[in-house]
Amino acid sequence: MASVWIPSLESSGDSLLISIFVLMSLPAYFISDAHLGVEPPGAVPDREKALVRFVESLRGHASHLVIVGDLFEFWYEYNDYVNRNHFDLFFALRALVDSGCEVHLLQGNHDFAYGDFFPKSIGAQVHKELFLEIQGKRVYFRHGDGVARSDFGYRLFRRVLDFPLNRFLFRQIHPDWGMALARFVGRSSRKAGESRVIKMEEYLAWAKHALAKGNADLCVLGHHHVSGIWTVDGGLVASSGEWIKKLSYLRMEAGEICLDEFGDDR
Ligand SMILES: [Mn+2]
Repeated sequence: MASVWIPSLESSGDSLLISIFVLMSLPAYFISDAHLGVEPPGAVPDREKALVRFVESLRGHASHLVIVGDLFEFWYEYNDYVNRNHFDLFFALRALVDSGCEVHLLQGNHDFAYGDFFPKSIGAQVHKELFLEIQGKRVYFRHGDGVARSDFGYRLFRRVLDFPLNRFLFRQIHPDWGMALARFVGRSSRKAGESRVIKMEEYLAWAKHALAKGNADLCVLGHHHVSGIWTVDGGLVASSGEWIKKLSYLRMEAGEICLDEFGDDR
């Protein structure tokens, strides 16, 4: 990665240049689909605590953390209240931002209703889709819900939730009741989705198109919970999988992407 010399800062020069260079050469990390707030059968015990430790471990060791959707099983913000169950995670993310790491969140189909809490209080930006230049590569991020044609039923469900009147009505419910209702709806939709066959070829066809359209080298998707790195015409497609039964993540270093799993030995 080429560094840029800034003449007006020449007096403090070397150390500034070194710190810019170090930041640019640090690895970037991508995770998705933690669905925090529920404990599906087979989930790794204390996986949210493990995620907090993972985020803490990146402090000073990462240029970017991109959370590619469905960090939460359900997310809703009220004007003066946020879900306190995730306080340690908020704190760790804020400390990571303060350490100089860029933190981005993609909206997922479960956590589509972000307000300004993450940008304002954490310093993490929220996006529907995102392009980033990382280590000389152009990377496209998107959660990936609604991509596969097999998702038709779900897409209909999402359209109902996106309707402003429904959001307004939801806001009138007491937060404790609203969260309980959302967990109930989530449980039934998960049961309905359990037998769903993941048509990876549809995700890859979509990603190939997105790479060409966005002139990108790498497309990072989540949603289907399958870990992998695939080669398609025009670039690579990568998915970390999930932070539920496995604590898997993607690491990008020197322009190369690889899959790994978080263990406490790290
Ligand atoms: Mn999803």
